[in-house]
Amino acid sequence: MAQQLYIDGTWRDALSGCTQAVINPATEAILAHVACGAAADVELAVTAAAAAQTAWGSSSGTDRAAFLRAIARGVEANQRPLAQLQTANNGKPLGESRIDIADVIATFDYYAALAEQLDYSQDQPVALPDLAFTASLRREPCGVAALIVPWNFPMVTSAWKIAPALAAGCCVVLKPSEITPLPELALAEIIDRARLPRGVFNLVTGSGQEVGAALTAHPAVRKVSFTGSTVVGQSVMKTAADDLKRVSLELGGKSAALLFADADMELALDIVCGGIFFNAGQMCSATSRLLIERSVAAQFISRLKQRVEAICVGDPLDDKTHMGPLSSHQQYLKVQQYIRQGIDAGLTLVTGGERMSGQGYFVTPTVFADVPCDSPLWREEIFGPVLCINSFDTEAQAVTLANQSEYGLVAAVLTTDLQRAKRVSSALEVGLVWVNSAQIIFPQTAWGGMKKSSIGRELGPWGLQAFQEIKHVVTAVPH
Ligand code: TXE
Repeated sequence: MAQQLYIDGTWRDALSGCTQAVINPATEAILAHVACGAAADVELAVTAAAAAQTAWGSSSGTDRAAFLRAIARGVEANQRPLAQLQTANNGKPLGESRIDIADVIATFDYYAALAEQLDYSQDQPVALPDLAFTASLRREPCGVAALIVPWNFPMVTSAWKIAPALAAGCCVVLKPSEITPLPELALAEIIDRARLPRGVFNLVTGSGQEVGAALTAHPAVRKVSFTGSTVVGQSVMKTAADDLKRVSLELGGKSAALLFADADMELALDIVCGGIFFNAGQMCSATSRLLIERSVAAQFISRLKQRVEAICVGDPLDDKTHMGPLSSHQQYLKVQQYIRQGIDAGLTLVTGGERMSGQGYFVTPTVFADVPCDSPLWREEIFGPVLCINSFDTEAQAVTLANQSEYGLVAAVLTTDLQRAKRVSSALEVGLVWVNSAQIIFPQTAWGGMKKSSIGRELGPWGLQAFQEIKHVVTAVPH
């Protein structure tokens, strides 16, 4: 039987009765069938969310926090099966799924704490110069929120939206990716067991063109929080503009790692490899462009080659595996096409590039050196295990090269000179700089970037504010 939609506290089939297959990217076997929703199902889900909105939005932060903590404990109690399920559906190694689940738990706990604080921070007095008036500040939920997520970190991106939205007092409709709906369906079962009031949390699986577009256009949806491709993000923003819906967008990236000659080279090898081969490079925050100070470039590249060739690619359920398959056939084709393009253009292939035989969407970790800045491989988001390298002579040149991108999500700076790290961090046009570290994200620090990478920020108090409206009450003091 196909897995169902979760609407108004009830599991149900899509009204059309349609289902779609979900594939294991390591074996290409069908893992499950899930309901394939459409606009009519979105209508039911949004109506349920809208009906629940007033009561949920006016409940206390402490009450909402109790639900969030119950979800966190539910995830905690199911870590093993959740990790296995996510790995089977998404293809990332089991160890990476475990990291994701720890992040999900931390996110629900973090926003539970912020929800509790809301009870104490409401109706804060605002100092006015005119003593004839008093003023206070309230933060109110912005209303029903559509949460649209991709397939690369299924449970994490969902948690980053569900937890702050519920904490703020918004009722939600979640649309998982059609490629990886199973982790979110398992999360929905946990949320169901946490016994939230009916209609507060809803989940509709289905395609982006049907379910995603219907959610984005629905007049009762007040906020769309979207993570995915830049091109779909642009269309979400255009559609949302008709009703002036609030939008948060977390889109692509083409981030740089800047490696200076004084860096700890052993640490740099870890960071460079983690930055592009973790999750098989399918990360908006992948540091897919490596800039190396010329004096150490040749030596570093030869050590990197050895390190990359030792990466064990294979069954993601095997604990010895470092890198699993790409998550979908579509992504596999896209990445292979870029690799072919690089080879055909005569780029210096340091390692990788060859096709892997057998079942599954596996790609060899690939490194190109001396990649010209006008190459599509240097400019465009490949979203796979493909690293492009270039060199620089001066700090200013490194910053200019790093900033030469339409994206501006993150950067990694590798140097033992902390004064330089400070200077470079302030010159980089990105939302997050990792100094001598990479890909580490805390619920307390903002997530999002500049230029075409994002609109708004997730995580931290900013993630909560993204689901709130500000209201001031100004009262004339009686004479
Ligand atoms: O993303 P889509 P795709 C980038 C990455 C990747 C490329 C394509 O470069 O190779 O995008 O991936 C839903 N209205 N990122 O095609 O289509 C869709 O169903 C509303 C970066 O898988 O953007 C899914 O739930 N929603 C990124 C979600 O949008 C629509 C992560 C993302 O799918 C829709 C993923 C529509 N018209 C891909 N069309 C990141 N920032 O990490 C689709 N969707």
